[in-house]
Amino acid sequence: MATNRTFTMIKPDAVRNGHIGAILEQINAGGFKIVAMKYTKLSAEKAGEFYAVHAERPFYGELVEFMSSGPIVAAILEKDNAVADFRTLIGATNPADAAEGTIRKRFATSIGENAVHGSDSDENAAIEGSFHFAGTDVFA
Ligand code: DAT
Ligand code: MG
Repeated sequence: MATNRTFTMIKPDAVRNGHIGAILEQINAGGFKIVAMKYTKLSAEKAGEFYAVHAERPFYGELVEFMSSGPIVAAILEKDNAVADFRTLIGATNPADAAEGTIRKRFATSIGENAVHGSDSDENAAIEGSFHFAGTDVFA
């Protein structure tokens, strides 16, 4: 059964381009409740750890460099069917393939710098949420 939480990051490109407010607004309008949130910056080591599953991919080095290149907004979101509904709200990994009106279509510039992260499973949502937040940081 799907759980009701997912994990997101507003990535360094979207922060640099001044899109934090618009993205949070779209997240709220999409019916998601923010239950934990922080403005932070990943070290290259932490970014590498977060994306360890992609360590063998050719773009891994670029990804780690980009994700540690500036501040991000990390958040845990709550909604029925959160993981799948949030993936729909953000759109395809490559903004060129993302549906009209999705967050990546609106704010991403390339497949590598694609504005937002969204967990791909309930299991990863829990792991990724715990990577950034303690239980005492979450206010449901
Ligand atoms: P998603 O973020 O949609 O879950 P993913 O898990 O396949 O996508 O990849 C993680 C991130 O890695 C993605 O958001 C951007 C980067 N990435 C993926 N494929 C890439 C590619 N072909 N070239 C450059 N960066 C890529
Ligand atoms: Mg992914």
